[in-house]
Amino acid sequence: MSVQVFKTEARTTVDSYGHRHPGPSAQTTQALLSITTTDGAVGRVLGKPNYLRRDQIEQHVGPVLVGSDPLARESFEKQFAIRQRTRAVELPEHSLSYVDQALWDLAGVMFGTPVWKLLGGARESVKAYASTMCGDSLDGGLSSPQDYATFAVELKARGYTGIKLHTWMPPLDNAPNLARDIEACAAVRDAVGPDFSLMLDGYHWYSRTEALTLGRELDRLRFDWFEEPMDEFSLRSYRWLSEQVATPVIGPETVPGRHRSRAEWIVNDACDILRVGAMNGGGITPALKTMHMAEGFGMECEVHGNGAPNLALVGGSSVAHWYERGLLHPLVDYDWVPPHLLSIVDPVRPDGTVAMPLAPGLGEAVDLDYVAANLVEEY
Ligand code: LLH
Ligand code: MG
Repeated sequence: MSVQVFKTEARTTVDSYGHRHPGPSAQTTQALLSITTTDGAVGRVLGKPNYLRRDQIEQHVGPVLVGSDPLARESFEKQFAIRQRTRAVELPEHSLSYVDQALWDLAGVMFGTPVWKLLGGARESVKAYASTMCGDSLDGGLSSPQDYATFAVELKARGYTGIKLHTWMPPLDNAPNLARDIEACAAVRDAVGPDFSLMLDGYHWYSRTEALTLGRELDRLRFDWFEEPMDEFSLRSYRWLSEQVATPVIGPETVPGRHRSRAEWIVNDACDILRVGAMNGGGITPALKTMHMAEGFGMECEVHGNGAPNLALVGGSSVAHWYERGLLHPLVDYDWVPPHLLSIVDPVRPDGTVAMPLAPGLGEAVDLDYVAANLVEEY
């Protein structure tokens, strides 16, 4: 097993609240986790260096994985859970997500099969919704309801059949602003017409009454779902909201606890549509369990986030209807291929769909020569 930390280029930037925005071209670092079998098969995943640190690999991941059958994911989950009980700070859920993703990539390579087929092979392509970046104050950006409407028309012309708005959030001045969120949703509905899917993922800490006001407007504007308007630790608030709003409430996105916390959301009727992702759900393995659980309860489960592991999840189960393509912004070229990749995994077709990758594994085309030539450190 190895982690290669390498230099590469980024064209977006992240604000102090963690929201992504357009940015100038800048140098950044990424990490490539590789897990190799004694037969020489390699599973890989790209990740943030902070979650693939030397101490995490040497003290926790290595001791569990090295010398074990790489297909024994359930056994690893137990061993990691024991380590996390007292050392969660040393071994965050995001780190385990990357390890699980690399193990699935490895399984795909070993069997010569794309991961989405190993997960269940539910579909060969999926509708993509255009997921916008949060609002900003940039010229030509997303600084007003009209900007969202103009961008929505452009996205519809590119073939998308659904758009999810992320609206204005702190640390931006005057954000959040309930009235402006409602105005943006109304402007976009007006711009795309009635037969087009729209979703809202606004400020994540509205109060119950603010979320209810917003939700009732979404009912009027016929939105497809209402995402993370309140703190997701309050199950009761989500139940309170779901009972009063006709628009399906979806969640949880960021709550830790993998499939176990999502089971609680189901039995507490806290949402209408369940949500999970390869990163926020603790990896592909627990996310797949969540999707199967949703199916058992007759619920949809939409996958959070873009990229190869999330695309594989969408391809593996029929309880998700969409792939979240983004984050998109009028000033950002999402289709730009960063120098450490040979191609992007999720090109969108003129009909607004994305095809499942056909290569064995997760299908991420990493340029290994570039990684080696731009190495910062390896462990
Ligand atoms: O707050 C944001 O920037 C977005 O909500 C972001 O986290 C995005 O990944 C998301 O929620 N997508 O559904
Ligand atoms: Mg979201």
